Amino acid sequence: MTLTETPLDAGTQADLESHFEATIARNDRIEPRDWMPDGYRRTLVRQIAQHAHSEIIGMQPEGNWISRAPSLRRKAILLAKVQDEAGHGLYLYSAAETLGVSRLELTEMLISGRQKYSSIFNYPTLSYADVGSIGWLVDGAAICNQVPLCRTSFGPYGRAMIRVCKEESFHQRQGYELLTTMMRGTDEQRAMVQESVDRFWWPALMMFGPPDADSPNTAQSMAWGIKRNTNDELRQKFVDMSVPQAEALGVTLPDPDLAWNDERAHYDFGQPDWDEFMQGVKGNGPCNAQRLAHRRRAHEDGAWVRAAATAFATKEATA
Ligand code: FAQ
Repeated sequence: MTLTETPLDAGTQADLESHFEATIARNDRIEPRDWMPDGYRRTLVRQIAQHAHSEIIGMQPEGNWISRAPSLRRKAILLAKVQDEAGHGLYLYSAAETLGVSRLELTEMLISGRQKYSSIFNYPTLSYADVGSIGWLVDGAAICNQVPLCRTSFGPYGRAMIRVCKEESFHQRQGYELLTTMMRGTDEQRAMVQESVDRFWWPALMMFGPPDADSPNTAQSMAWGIKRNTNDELRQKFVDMSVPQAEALGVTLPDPDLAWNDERAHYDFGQPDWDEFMQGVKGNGPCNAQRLAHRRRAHEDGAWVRAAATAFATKEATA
């Protein structure tokens, strides 16, 4: 229920805060016109924008293979997937806009390096097996992270996540199916899959963010119901889900510490290289410069479309 529907008696700051806290405590949704603390709004803009940017930048590594897909079927699947990522970016920019920031402002923050996108998209795609690994591992990690976000406390973000998650499931399955087909092929194809999984496993684990002990935002985001699980909880869920899938596929995950722990009823696993993660986050990953340069060029090339659309909207408004 929004504040506009139920005006508060005194309308004091304390009333607004307690109304917000009560809504969070009831696990109800905060909607754009509700009062919210500045920190809550800032955190949402940061997270939703980073998520939107990830979807848009995330089109590049796989988009790289559209013109070299091995068959018409694979090309159609990959095209549909990459188009879905564009759609996810747009739902997410729309969700962020309800918080009072425009898509143009967010895009400018991305291309000037002031806002982040997911570390995973700074790695190159070196073979067609990478399309499969991204679907299986990267979309698989995205699903683990995003299914709980369907219950996030901010309405527009949670509702956008429902559709995004449905499409991510298709992405994950197409990746796994591609890898399964390659594993049934030649020795060379099997080696290509293993080499790709070796490169993507650790970066996929990094997608969940730093360990909880080093995560500055998790505690407050959990208290506000923005995040529903910690980074380490989701990373564990992803490992537990992926190990049997790797066994069924016939690939080895590149972690000597990976072992079932009876007592915990979870897999134990090693730690990713957190220095490598931090380098990527700071803009020094293998493909950061290339990804941003490409996005900047696309934005500049699209300037005439934005100018034409604005001119039309202005003409309509004054007609
Ligand atoms: N990469 O305190 P925390 C996809 C930053 S979509 C880069 O734990 P938080 C679909 C973090 O921003 C993938 N930076 O932060 C697809 C913070 O820095 P800041 C994107 C990272 O926000 C598939 C600092 O480290 N998904 O894959 C990363 O509570 C295939 C401290 O971290 C989402 O964005 C990282 N991996 O938790 C598309 C999901 N991790 O901003 C195409 C929504 C952390 O304070 C092809 N986001 N940082 O300067 C989230 O759930 C959260 O934002 C986390 C981070 C979990 C990513």
